[in-house]
Parts: sequence; C-alpha cells; structure tokens
Amino acid sequence: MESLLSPSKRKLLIEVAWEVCNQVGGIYTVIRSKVPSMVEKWDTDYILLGPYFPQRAAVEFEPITHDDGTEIGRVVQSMRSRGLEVQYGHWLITGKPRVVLFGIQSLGPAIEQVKYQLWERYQISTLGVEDLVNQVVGFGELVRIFLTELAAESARHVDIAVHFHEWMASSGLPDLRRDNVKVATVFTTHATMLGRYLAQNESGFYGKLPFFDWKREAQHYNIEAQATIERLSAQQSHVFTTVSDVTARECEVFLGRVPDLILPNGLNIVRFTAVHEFQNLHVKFKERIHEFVMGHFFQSYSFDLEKTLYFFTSGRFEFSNKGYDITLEALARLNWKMREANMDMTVVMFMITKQPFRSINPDVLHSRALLDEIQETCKAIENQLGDKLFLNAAAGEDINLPDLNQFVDEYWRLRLRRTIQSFKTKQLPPFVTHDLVEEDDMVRFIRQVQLVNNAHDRVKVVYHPDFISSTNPLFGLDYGQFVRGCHLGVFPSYYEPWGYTPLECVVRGIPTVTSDLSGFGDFIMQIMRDYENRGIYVVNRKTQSFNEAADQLANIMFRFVRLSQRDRITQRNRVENIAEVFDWTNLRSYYDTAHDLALKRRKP
Ligand code: G6P
Ligand code: 1S3
Repeated sequence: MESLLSPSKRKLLIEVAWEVCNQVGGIYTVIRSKVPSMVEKWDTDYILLGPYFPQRAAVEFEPITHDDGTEIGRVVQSMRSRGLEVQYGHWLITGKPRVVLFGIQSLGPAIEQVKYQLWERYQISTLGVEDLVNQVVGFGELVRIFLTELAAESARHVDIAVHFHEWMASSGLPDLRRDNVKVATVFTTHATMLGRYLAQNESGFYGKLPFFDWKREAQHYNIEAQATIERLSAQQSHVFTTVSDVTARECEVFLGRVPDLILPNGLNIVRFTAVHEFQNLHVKFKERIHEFVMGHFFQSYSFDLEKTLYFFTSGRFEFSNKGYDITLEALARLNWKMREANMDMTVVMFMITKQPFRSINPDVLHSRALLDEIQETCKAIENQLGDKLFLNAAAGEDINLPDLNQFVDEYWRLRLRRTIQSFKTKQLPPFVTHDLVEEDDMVRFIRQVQLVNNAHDRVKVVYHPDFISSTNPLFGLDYGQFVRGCHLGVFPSYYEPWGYTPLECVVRGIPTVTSDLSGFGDFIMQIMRDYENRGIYVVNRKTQSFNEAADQLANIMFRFVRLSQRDRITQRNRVENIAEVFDWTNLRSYYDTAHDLALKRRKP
C-alpha cells in the first residue's frame, strides 16, 4: 500500500495509558520498557499521556518549568488557563520521554456532564460504578480535551497518531471519532474485561467462548460500563490490536471486532558482554536463597543444599487463571515420583503473589534472625580461632595441628550451643511465610495436596503472599535477583493474554514453564520449533484436561530434576541466547506497522 501521507508533514506519536508514571501491573512494563526504542525512532516527536497521582509521580516525574515553545507546551498552557490541572515534564526513565499528566479532580463537577453524555450518546451507564471507573472517565475526558486542542492547533502541519492502551485510557475515544478530530487512533487491549472474569468463574471457558452474550455477562458481573467502553474503543479506533492470538479470539466475541494486528510484548534487554556473567549471578543470588532456606527449614530438619533446586511462580492472585492450582497438583505428583525413585534431591517451590496479610509470621522472622545469629557467632569463633592458631603456630615448635578447641573461649562455645538449641524445633517448617488476613485458596490447596513440608517430602512449599522487594527481610533480594537465584520458573496459566513472567526468566537465563493458553507460550510455539530444548517448556492446556495437563507438568519437572548440573548450566546458556528475540528493538516494528496503518486509514 502506498502512503497517502504528505511526505512534508511531521509525524507525532502519542501513547496514552493509565500506567504512565503510575505502576499498577503489566502495562507499566510494556510502556516503560518500550520507551528507549520508541525514542530511538521518534526522538522528541513522542509523548506519553497519563493520570497525575502526586505521590507516585514524585519519584519518576520531573516538571518542565520553562516555556519550551512546542505545540504540546502551548496546549498544556491553554488547559491550565481553563483551571485544569496539567503537569508537563519528563518521565525519569531510560529514554526520558516527555509526558503530560492530568489531575483528574480538577475537572470538578464537569465530570457529571461527561457521564451524562456517555449515557446519552453511547448508553454507557456509570451510575453507582466503583470509584475507579469515575476516575477513568475523568482521565479519558482530559485526554479528549487535550487531543482536540492539539489537533486544532497543529493538524495542518503535523500528522498525529494516538495509541490508547486499554479501556482505562480510552473513554474519550468515541467522542474523538464523533467530533472528527484529526488524529489517527490505535486501541490495544491487553486483556478483555469479560475474559478475565469469565475464565476465572466459568469452567470450560474456552469451549463456551463463542457462545457468550457479552452484554448479559457484563451485566451479570456488574462491569457493563467497563466492557462497553472497551467494546466501543475497539470498534471505533482506526486500528484495533491486542497482544496475542489467544486474546484475539476473545476480542471477536466480547468486543465485536477481529484485531487488525497482534503486537507481542518485549523487554528492553541489556545483555552482559561476558557470557559467564549471568551464570555467576545465578550462583551469587542462589546463595542468598540458601540463607533463607536454612533459616526456614533447618530448625526442623536439614537437607543437602548442593542437591536442592529452587522453583518459583509469581503473579497476581488469580488462582486458577495463573495456574496456581495445576502447579500445586503437579508438585504433589512430582513429590510422589521423587520419593518413589528414592531421589536425594530436594525441590523448594516458592509461590509468590499478593494477598492481604497482617505481618510476616513472627516465627518465620525469628528463625531467620536466629540463623543470622548462628552465622555471626560462627564468624566470631572463626576469627578468634584463626588469630590464636596463627600466634600458636608462629611461636610454637610443634609442627602438628594442635587441638583447636583450646583456642575458643568458653563464652563463644556456650553462646553457639545456646543459639543452636533455641533454633531447633520439633514443628514442621510453615508453608506460608505471613499471617494472612484470612485463609485463601492457596492455603486450602496446599493442605489438600498435603505439601506441608514433612521431613520426608522431596518437594517443599513456601507460599509468600507478598511480592518480592529488596526491603523484604526474608530474602533481601529484588525480584530480578530472586529470579536469577532460582532454577526454574513455573507459569502454566489458564488465562494469560501475554504473560511477562516466563519472559522475565528467559532474559535472565532461567528456564521456564509456560502454557499454550498464554500469549507468550503461543507466540514461542509459532516462532520456534525446538523451544523445549532451549529451556522453554509449554504445557498443553488447550486440548488436555486439568488432570492430563497436571501430569504433563509433573513429568516436565521430574525430567528437570534429573538433569545433571552440567545440563542445567548448558540449558541456562541456551535460554539466555533467545533473549534478543524479545528485545523491543526487534518487536517495535509491530507497533510501527500499527501506527502507519492508522495514519493511512485516517487520511482517506
Ligand atoms: C553457574 C556457575 C557454576 C555453578 C553453577 C551452579 O553455572 O558458573 O560455577 O556450578 O552455576 O548451577 P546450579 O544449577 O547447580 O545452581
Ligand atoms: C495484562 O496484565 P495482567 O497480568 O493483568 O497485560 C500484560 C501486558 O500486556 C500481559 O502480559 C498480561 O498477560 C495481562 O494480564
């Protein structure tokens, strides 16, 4: 198709998302990691729009305080002069793009008129909706005002493409089309609202998919406003896209439009020049996980850390969507297989998610502290012994090694004995690290499959109902470091439009399990034949029953446990080698196509 655009016109790209300078979930990762490669192409003709939350923005936003003479700066001034709160500055991330953030409250009572019009024009009822929807509608209106003014001021000499991410950014999109504002629009849905709810609540979701009545289901789950904004945005954008073929099927049913394009998600990948560097990091951070494991388990019993593998899963608490159920079921089968085979290996599985809790379990904290004390005492004994042995060796005539006990003070011996005594307990190591506000499905399932950390179990479970951060006293690692220290990531999701978690393993050289119902798994199967050989295992959840898929997963893990250390090292090298495929410098081209197409469609 030949471009109909005037070659002399400048192009401007604007991306709009609720998660600009406001981290909530996966979309933040998409936008933020993509920025460097967008800036590389668009330079200063790339701007992002987001909501303004002062506390969140404080750490990642730097205002532009002078008149920069740009069309964006002028529109910002004009909106401010009408009493609207508009922040304009740089997002302090790699690439440092310009951003415009809108203070939603500054719309004041005008929000009521906006909501009335949503009803009058599109039959979107926002009566009695949760506050988040009200905020989203306010944000959408401010975005609409901004784009309308910008187009009026500059569309004669600039071609403007606007990319909206999710319904939370796009409630103003239908009006932009209705008013024929001169901007080309792309709308990307990163998951459908209805898909998220129905996959979680309707058994056999994929089989029933073609037969769902979107409106009835939206009413049933009380998400009619959200689902309708999403549907209208999909239908009224010049170009409609989603993140995977898996989600594209839902879009057809729930949003009434087949996506024009699929835009797979990438990361901004920085690889080490020396190949062995990431392997060294694995060892370094594995040591830190060892420390936690010693504190947590060794008060009850011990096992050989040289023969211990760390598996983990991580994600928001959508119990069956994220495949936590099948993971636990498969682990129970793995435990049985390992015991039957008389294996001396141990697998420690970390289930990382976020659930309401009161505090870290005091016993877990206490045992961690006691372990630290044992370590300090050992260090003190080591120093004392070393010094005295040296003196003795230098001064003495006897060339044989003396009895070392004589070099350690009674005080240190007693202290070590006492600490070890209070460290030891007859109780089983807890399988949950925090005091939960209430018992949840994870706890119930762990009990049901009896993975309760008995001494004879080859598979141990640590349920950590909080995301990992470096301030966390149990690990003292950030999420990326924790991933590096593990051996295998396990993410056999049932509902996952894309799924960054397996990709986050791949780029750190950690093998991973995904599923063919996740966008990432589906994509890898399309682009690579020998993915398993490269350390990416895909569980078939599309055509297998829960039971069959659990068996497949148990077998995958059992094979992994039987790999030699040499095999594991080779596999880590192979998986890390794939990373570049997912670098935005490669995947940006999908976005480029979407923007070009929107600009072409807008023109005629
Ligand atoms: C890296 C290091 C090796 C180490 C190995 C442990 O490859 O370079 O020195 O032996 O990790 O691997 P493992 O799979 O047992 O944690
Ligand atoms: C969504 O975030 P989620 O975890 O709620 O968007 C992500 C980015 O596209 C995607 O990776 C994920 O699968 C979706 O579910």
